[in-house]
Amino acid sequence: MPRGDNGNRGGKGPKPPKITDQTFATAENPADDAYLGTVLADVKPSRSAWTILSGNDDGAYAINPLTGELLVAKGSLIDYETEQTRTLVVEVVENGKKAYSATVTIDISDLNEEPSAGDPILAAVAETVNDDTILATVSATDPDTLADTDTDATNDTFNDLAYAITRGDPDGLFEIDASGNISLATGKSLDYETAQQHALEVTVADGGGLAKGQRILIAGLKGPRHDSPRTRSPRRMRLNGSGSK
Ligand SMILES: [Ca+2]
Ligand SMILES: [Ca+2]
Ligand SMILES: [Ca+2]
Ligand SMILES: [Ca+2]
Repeated sequence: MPRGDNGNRGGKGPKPPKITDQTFATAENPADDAYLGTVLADVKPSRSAWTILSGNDDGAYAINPLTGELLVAKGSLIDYETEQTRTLVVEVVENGKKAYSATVTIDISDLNEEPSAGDPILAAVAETVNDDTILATVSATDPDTLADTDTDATNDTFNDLAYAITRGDPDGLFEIDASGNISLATGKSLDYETAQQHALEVTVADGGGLAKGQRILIAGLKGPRHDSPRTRSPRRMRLNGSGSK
């Protein structure tokens, strides 16, 4: 059976095509069963059967065989960072014999997605560190990897990350820079006798309004300057729990 002739073959003059190429749009991560639109064709609805011929190997999309309604089947597969457009070939068969097909393009737009703040960090540092020593580095990432390079001007801040210490540092002992490096604030020092550890929370915020927190434990190890009298050997501190055995 010839496909894609658009009803314009062997006629006595140009006839309007039965179906033309069409474009739909969705944001990424749509809900399963979301309705994208109805593919239009000049066919009798009650005698037509719709199928997706190609472009849907992953089953992300579906078409209602009776109506031509284009639906989301698996929204998790519709990922802007993977593809910005999907091209399907859709076919409608009228009266069980005449088949017409057209290209259906789905434009996928970006949504802001939550950054990752990496793994929890336990950093054991000597209490003698100075204020330009990096004590720990939060390795944050953002899934919006195309924000800076695509042609969409509305998503440019989706992967702009900002770091802040949001808990566990009431006295401003620590600071974090634009790369996620934690150090002592200018002029500050650790003091084992005052606090043996500092349980910080660092929050990584993207420019699209989403944020993620992470726990950072800075354990100050007793430094040599406090080891007097000299006969006293350094003790190993326990980073968690009561310290008793
Ligand atoms: Ca995505
Ligand atoms: Ca983001
Ligand atoms: Ca995105
Ligand atoms: Ca952009």
